[in-house]
Amino acid sequence: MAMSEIISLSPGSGRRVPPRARVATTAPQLDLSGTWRFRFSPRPPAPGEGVAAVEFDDSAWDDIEVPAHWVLQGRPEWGQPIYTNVSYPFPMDAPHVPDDNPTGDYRVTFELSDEMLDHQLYLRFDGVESVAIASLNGTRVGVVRGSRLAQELDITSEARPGRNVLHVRVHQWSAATYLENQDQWWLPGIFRAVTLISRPEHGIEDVWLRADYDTVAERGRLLPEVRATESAFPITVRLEELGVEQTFASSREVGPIDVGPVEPWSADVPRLYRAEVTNAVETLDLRVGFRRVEIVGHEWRVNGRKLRLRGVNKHEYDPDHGRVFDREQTREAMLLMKRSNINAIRTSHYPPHPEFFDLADELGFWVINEGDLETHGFVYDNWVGNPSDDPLWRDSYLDRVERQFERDKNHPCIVSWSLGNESGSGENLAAMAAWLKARDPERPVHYESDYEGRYSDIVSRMYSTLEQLRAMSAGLGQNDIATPGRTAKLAQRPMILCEYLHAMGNGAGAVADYEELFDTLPQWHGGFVWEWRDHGLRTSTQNGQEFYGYGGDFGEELHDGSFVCDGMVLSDFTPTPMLTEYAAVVTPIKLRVKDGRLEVDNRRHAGDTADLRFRWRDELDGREVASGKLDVPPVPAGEQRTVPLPGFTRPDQGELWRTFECVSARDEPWAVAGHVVSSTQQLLQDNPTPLGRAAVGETPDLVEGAWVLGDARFDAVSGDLIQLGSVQMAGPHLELFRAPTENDSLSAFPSYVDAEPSTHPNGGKPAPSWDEQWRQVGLDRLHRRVISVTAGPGLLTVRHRYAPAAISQAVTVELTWSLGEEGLRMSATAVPSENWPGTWARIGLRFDLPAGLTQAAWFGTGPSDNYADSAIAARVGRYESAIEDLITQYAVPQESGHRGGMRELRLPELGLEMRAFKAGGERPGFTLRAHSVPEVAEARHPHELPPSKATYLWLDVQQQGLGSRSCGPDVRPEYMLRPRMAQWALEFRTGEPRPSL
Ligand code: IPT
Repeated sequence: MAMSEIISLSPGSGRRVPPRARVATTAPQLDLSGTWRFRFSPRPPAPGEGVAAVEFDDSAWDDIEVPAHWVLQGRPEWGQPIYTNVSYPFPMDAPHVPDDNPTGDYRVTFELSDEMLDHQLYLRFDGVESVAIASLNGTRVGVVRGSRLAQELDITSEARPGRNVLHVRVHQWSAATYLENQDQWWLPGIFRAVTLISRPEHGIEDVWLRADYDTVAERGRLLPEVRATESAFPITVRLEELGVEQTFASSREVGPIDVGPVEPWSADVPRLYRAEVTNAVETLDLRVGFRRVEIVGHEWRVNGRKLRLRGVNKHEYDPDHGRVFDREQTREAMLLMKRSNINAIRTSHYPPHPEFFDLADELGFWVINEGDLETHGFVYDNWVGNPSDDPLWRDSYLDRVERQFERDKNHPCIVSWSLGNESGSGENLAAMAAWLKARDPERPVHYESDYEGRYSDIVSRMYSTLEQLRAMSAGLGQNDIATPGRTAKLAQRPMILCEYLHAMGNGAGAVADYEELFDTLPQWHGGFVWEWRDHGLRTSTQNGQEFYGYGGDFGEELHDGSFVCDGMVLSDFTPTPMLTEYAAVVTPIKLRVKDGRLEVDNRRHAGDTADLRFRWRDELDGREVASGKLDVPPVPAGEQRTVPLPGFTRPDQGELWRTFECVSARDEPWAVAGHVVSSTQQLLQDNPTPLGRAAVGETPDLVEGAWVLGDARFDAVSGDLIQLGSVQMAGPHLELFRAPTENDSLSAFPSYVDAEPSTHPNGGKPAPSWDEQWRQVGLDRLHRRVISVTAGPGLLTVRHRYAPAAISQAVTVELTWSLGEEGLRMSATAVPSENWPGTWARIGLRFDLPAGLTQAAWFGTGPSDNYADSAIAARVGRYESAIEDLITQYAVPQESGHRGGMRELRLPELGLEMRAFKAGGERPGFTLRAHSVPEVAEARHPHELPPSKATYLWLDVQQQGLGSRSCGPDVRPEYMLRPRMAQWALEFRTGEPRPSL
């Protein structure tokens, strides 16, 4: 019996109630969340035990909280989380699953009041992974499949007064698992609430309040749909705020209600109205947002205006509780999205907890509600046997889309239904789309893998290159996945990237390049970053060191490593620099200095700029010299205004920057007044303070094995600077390698190197990862040879040759040390020999400073780190930070912390200050970190980094950009670092060490 439920293709069985909307009701409900009895079995127990019987003795069982995943209870004997991306974690043998099929038996006892018993009773499961077999008082009431979908069972005839016993058997694997192969942790159990719902006789079974908005007349219209027996009438629909009250005497009377002038709902102005649907026995409480979703030609419009999606893919995740919903945390995450200018969410890759949509309605997000469906593992078999095209699975597919739609249909935030993710293509998907179109003619159907656009409405792609975006927009075939000939048709439709900018580790780069195309190519509506947050699970080493585990950290036989950590927010909820970059790029308010005026471009969907304030400040060499407010008349959505720029007096010397900021004028749920929505900088004068005068130099002396120049000492043999004043150091050393980012070390996509991006469907030609290429050349193992150390009048000149073993290519570094009136000067050049292949990770000089430094202050770019293809958020100014905070603690340690354009750097604990000059050099980026490149490259988790041996300072004239190649396009050619010459002009000053800034 149990076995057949495990392999059954049926969507569910037993007393299943037709799916209904999730709305608040006055009918009594009983939340069964709490402590249940639980027994774990590594495989399905033999039948005949009578575990469902009321009198069964479960006193030997354990306790478990419901909702929860049983593998996250700190009980290793109950199994462990498993992470796989595309692969199924068991043999492809549909519909079969392994005999070792972890099984949880749950029992809970509850009392039923007479009041509840007077009614029909439903038992609702909001989420169980992967199949639940439910029995009440010893009688089977139903089997529930579809892990992230709600299912109600009618238990009226089994419920009894007083004590009732519910038994639920949950198998981790079932035939349904073949439909739920999303890229995430496998986390079995009852992970959403189980609720008892009383349904009054003559109650209102279901309601859909479609709320349409006529943009021309600026009026709202309700198109109610009510499911109830005739005896439930009369039913009244009431919107008190609008003075609307309409009573329908019978089902035949139910029809449109003109509600008159209303304010429309949008993600920018999420105006909701309270609505009541009521009759003699029950009142339903809803919130209504008036808006019209439509596709007109290649435009996907809401309320007559083209949508611009600045989105993220959001999974349900918590480092301790997995996919168990926490309203406060979800809200916090959505507030951070709002602060980061994100306006859209794709609920990858299943319908989230229903309350998510309440939050999205309220805070304002455009949402693509995605179905609980993914069969990605069939790709390895070229989609042979894919359930998506197998009639045997059709009912299951249709049942899923029906339950997805019916539960969430009332939410105005949902502007599209997505069938699922990565499930190939086939008739069952087409049937789902057809069902949706018949049921909801308004909201477009999304499904990425319908490449040909046969049954979906939106042309959707993942990780496309800029070239592909352009080609698709032009209707050209050569760069797209659809068959040629189809592409011209597709160009007549709206397009989105349902996934782009793979945010794994440091990156993705090129955010701004995509935004530019979304702004200019008519079919494109924007995209959704993959993804919002890392999914590390909190765990600890054998010595009790806590860390966030990813694939492989839980003893999985097969796993996909750190691919589960690819978000703009880390597992511990720390935002990464990419989130800052994304916020700066996708800001709805663009500020631009243009023709001597400031242009304010309101790219909001709705709402003028009256809720914003505009201000400016001038900083001379990073210090404020003037500031003020800007009078910007309210700019309507979709329009631009320009205002005159404030004047300024040109100083004799220095770098003068003006910063414009647009900030919120009032407190919003996501930020207090003054929150920066947008900013831009303008260089008013670029006359940097030059290098001071040279001191009259004496020829360096050789004292005790070291050359001495002023208060600097250099190793007599290597020429390395070893001491400056009281500061011990070593260097500089040339470095061409960096601790690979995951975009450097993975190569899901081809490389652009040696090929024009447009010549390959995915851009560029297949090539090993950058990490492999760099190591192949030997950038990580440079040998140094001292060519010469020569003392001359006022100068020490040091020449080094750096080269990897086995090849003749080399870089010659020449360092010239001298004394200026204010400190020690270094001018350096690095000159490569010919024929270096490929790219370099960096061209930098490394200084090894004492271990344990904690503070830094700089004049340069910040506050976040920045790279060639991720520098839109960077602003020139003076910053200070704990050295530790200069680096982002990615799940896998890697390159981080490069801040371009350094002018000054101060290390107070050493009393050391460095200046970099443009004249005679290039302003380098700096990185300060407690670990060396090999140490970082070696570690797979932050806690594996060894105790720090030094504080390393890199001054990189250039680093290669970041790209997105862990699962997306390579670093664009224009952001690559081709072997090149570099120059540095630095001055070092020493003063009194101070413990802090
Ligand atoms: C794409 C998946 O849709 C998504 O779930 C995630 O796995 C992402 O990749 C990578 O992190 S599919 C990919 C093969 C393009």
